[in-house]
Amino acid sequence: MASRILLISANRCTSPDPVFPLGLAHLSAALRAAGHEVKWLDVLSDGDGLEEAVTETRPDFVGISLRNIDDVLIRRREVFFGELVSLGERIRRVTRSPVIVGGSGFSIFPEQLLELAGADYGVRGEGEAGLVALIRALETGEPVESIPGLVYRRSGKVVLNDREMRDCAQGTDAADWPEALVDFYLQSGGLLNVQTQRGCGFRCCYCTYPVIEGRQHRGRPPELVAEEFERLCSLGAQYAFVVDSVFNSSARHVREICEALLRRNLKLKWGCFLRPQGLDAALMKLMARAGLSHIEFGSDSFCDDVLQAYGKGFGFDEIQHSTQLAAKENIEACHFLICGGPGETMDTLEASYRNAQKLPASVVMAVVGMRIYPGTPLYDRAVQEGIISKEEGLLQPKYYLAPGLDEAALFGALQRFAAESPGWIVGDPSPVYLRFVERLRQRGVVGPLWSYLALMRRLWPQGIPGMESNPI
Ligand code: B12
Ligand code: SF4
Repeated sequence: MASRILLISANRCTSPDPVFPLGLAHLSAALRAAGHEVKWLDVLSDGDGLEEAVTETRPDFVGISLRNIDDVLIRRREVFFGELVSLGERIRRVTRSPVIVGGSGFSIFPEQLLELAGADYGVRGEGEAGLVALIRALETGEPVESIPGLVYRRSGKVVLNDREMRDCAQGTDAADWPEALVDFYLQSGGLLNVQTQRGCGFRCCYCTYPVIEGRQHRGRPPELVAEEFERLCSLGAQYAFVVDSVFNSSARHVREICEALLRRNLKLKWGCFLRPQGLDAALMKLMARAGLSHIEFGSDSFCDDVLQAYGKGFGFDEIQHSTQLAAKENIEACHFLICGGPGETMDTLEASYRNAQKLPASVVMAVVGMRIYPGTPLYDRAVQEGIISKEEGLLQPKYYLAPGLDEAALFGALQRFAAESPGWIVGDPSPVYLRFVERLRQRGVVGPLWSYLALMRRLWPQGIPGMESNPI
């Protein structure tokens, strides 16, 4: 049976850039392959036409994608899940069709968010197979109890079905990249996104990625990935971001993807998250030849004791080596640090700062506090230490700071580092910074903005001439 499905992206967040709702492109491909008709509504680019979209489309099913819960910034604490509540209410007023929720944010808090949205069903983790199976079951009246990843109600309780990690060999095609949306994201952020694999098998203490995507790495066929890169080029992208939790899950994966890209001789530049471990000169060179232009290293700290307490599984020497390899290939690199988590003290933070001086030119983006999420080792620790109770929902963000640490003192230290070293950026952007970023994008700047910021701080340490206050 063919149904009409309205897919809604609820994401209104524009910082650091608006991001194309890639999850919906993947769902669209799977739904269309199953014979369904797909319509899109993206609340960021389409504006507030929800009621009109539902009345015009007359969907048999409505799917809502919730990507972000909050901004993960301890000082701002902006939350986004409220959007789901109002969308749920407004949809209910105009249609009786079943409402299904999914997305990375939803997958971290499925029970709470199903209830808040007043939705009929949810799918945790990757949605392709679950959504297609659910629609089939609802069309035919088959039972839904065995659908992997399904979130539903039984006897007044929310039930979570176990998930099944599939290979993700389904490709997208032009119909899964609506032109108007693509243009909007290219104009506002300058880049599009692509996924080469799912899952993360590492065990960093705070991380939700294994909760969302599972622990098993599941690579997508390299030729299919290269084809998607090619599609992004043909859509007008000059830059792509690889959204994988960690692109270098294995040297073999990196090699296969890069070789497939090189076979197509694409001119697209791209960036990705890399783990500063297991890299060597040949692999870095291969990535550079395949278009890798910037790296976001998930380093978290430059101090070995803290790295160990965070469960990172690598040490500062590997961070240093990986940064040197990137510098040799002229690939821009940024290290993301989380300051104040388990094992951190003011001394370890100073040690991190001292170690940073040993790194060849690279940017350091440092945030304060570790967001606590259910299903992570940090959650258990925070409960044990009495920082949170088991009854707490955690949708409203709570942060872990190691005993004895103080938020203001940590920010004070980071501001001092940033004043002394132009490569250090306190990762909690001011409104002036956000306006500045918007202006850069309007002028057609693509790629990572942190490299521009670091460069400008080197050129104008007292602030950018002509700007009312200093964004950097
Ligand atoms: C890559 C990434 C980024 C990149 C994005 C680059 C780009 N151009 O795309 C960058 C670094 C810019 C970024 C920024 C931010 N990010 Co981010 N990011 C991710 C990451 C690693 C992958 C997201 C992704 O693209 N996945 C691939 C697509 C294909 O999968 P998907 O969207 O999840 O969709 C699948 C399923 O979720 C499901 N699904 C999705 N929708 C629906 C709908 C229905 C109906 C169904 C049934 C299923 C379903 O099916 C899809 C296909 O299988 C996730 C973590 C993760 N592993 O998920 C964090 C994540 C989404 N980010 C997060 C956050 C917070 C942010 C920021 C707010 C951080 C900040 N302060 O800057 C910003 C927000 C940016 C914005 N404008 O929205 C959080 C959100 C949770 C939370 N705490 O709120 C996550 C989950 C990480 C975390 N901390 O846990 N991010
Ligand atoms: S921080 Fe990176 S490497 Fe560690 S578990 Fe998360 S995604 Fe995996």
